[in-house]
Amino acid sequence: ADIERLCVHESVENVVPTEAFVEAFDDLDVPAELVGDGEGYAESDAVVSFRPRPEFLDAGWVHCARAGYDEFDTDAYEAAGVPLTNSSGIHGETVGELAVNYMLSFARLLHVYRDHQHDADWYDPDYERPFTVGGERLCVVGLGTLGRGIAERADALGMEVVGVRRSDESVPGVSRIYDPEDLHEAIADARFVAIAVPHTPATEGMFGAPEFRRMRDDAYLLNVARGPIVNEDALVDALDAGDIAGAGLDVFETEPLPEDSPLWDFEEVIISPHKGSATNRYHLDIADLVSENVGRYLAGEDLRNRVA
Ligand code: NDP
Ligand code: 7N6
Repeated sequence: ADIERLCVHESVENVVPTEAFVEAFDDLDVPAELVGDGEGYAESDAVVSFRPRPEFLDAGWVHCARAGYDEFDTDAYEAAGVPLTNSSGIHGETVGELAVNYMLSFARLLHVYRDHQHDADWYDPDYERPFTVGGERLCVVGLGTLGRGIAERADALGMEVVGVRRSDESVPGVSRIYDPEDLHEAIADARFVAIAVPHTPATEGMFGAPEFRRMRDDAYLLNVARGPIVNEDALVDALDAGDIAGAGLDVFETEPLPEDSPLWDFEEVIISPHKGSATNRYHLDIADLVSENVGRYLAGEDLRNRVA
C-alpha cells in the first residue's frame, strides 16, 4: 500500500511541539502535514493523533501518539479494517526515572524539605522518618515497557523487586512474578507498589479499599499508568486513615486534577501533572516509532505495536 500523506492531527500538541514533530518526518519519502478537525481522509492517508476522531476510520492506517490507547475504539477499527498502532515501547526510561524520583523523594524527604523551603524553614524531621530505598521491596504491577523500566532501575538501586502480570515470562531484575489473582499477596509486604498496567475493564478499579488495607501502613502507592485503575475516593480515605503512607501520582480519574481534590493537600502525596513521558526529545521518540512503521507499511510488512 502507498501513503500519500502522513497527517499529524493537531491534538498531538498535548504532548509535543507540533512544528518540531512534523519536522521530525523530514527524512521520510512521504510528506507530513499538520491537520485539524474537519479534515477528510482517504485510504492513502496515514494519521498520527493524540485523540481519536471518528473520521480517522476513513484513513489507511492510524497511529495513537500514546502508549495508552484506551480512548480509541478498537472494535470500530477492527470492523473498518483500519490498522491502529500505539506508542508503547518508548517510555521505559522516562517513566522509569519518574517512578525512581517518587521513591527517592519519599525515602529522603526532598518533597518535604521543598515545602519547608517556601517558608525559609530549616526543617528537622523525626529521626525515624528518612530511610534508604536499598533493600526495600517494590511490587511492580504490569511488566511491559513501563514496568520493566521501573523494575530495572529499582534493581540497580539495590531494591528487592517483585511483579504482577498475567503471563509468567521472567523479567530482568524481578525476583518473583505473581498472577493478578494473587495481587493481595504480591502487594502485602511491599514498601512501594507501582502501577504500570493499561486501563482495561480488567484493571479499572484494581486498587481500592481492600488493596489499601492489604498494603503496609508505611507503603507508598505509585500510579504512572492511568487514573481509573485506582479508586481515587478510596485512596483519599486510605491516606486519611493511615492505611498507607503516601502516593506518587502522575495520572488521575479526572485530568487536570480538579482544584478542589483533597489529593493536593497531603504532605505525603507527590503530584506530577501527567508528565511521566515529558522530556525535550519526546517528539523524536514518537517520530522514530512512526517512521519505522511508515517503512513497514510501504513494504507491506506487519506493523509494530498493532493493537487493532
Ligand atoms: P505494555 O503493553 O508494554 O505493558 C503492559 C503490561 O501490563 C504487560 O506486562 C501486561 O503483561 C500487563 N497487564 C495487562 N493487563 C494486565 C492485568 N489485567 N493484570 C496484570 N497485568 C496486566 O504497556 P506500557 O508499559 O507501554 O504502558 C502501560 C500503560 O501505562 C499504558 O497503557 C498507558 O496507559 C500508561 N502510560 C502512561 C504514561 C505516562 O505518561 N504516565 C506514559 C506511557 C504509558 P501480561 O500481558 O503478561 O499481563
Ligand atoms: C500524555 C502522555 C501515554 O499513554 O499517557 C501517555 O503514552 C502519554 C500526556
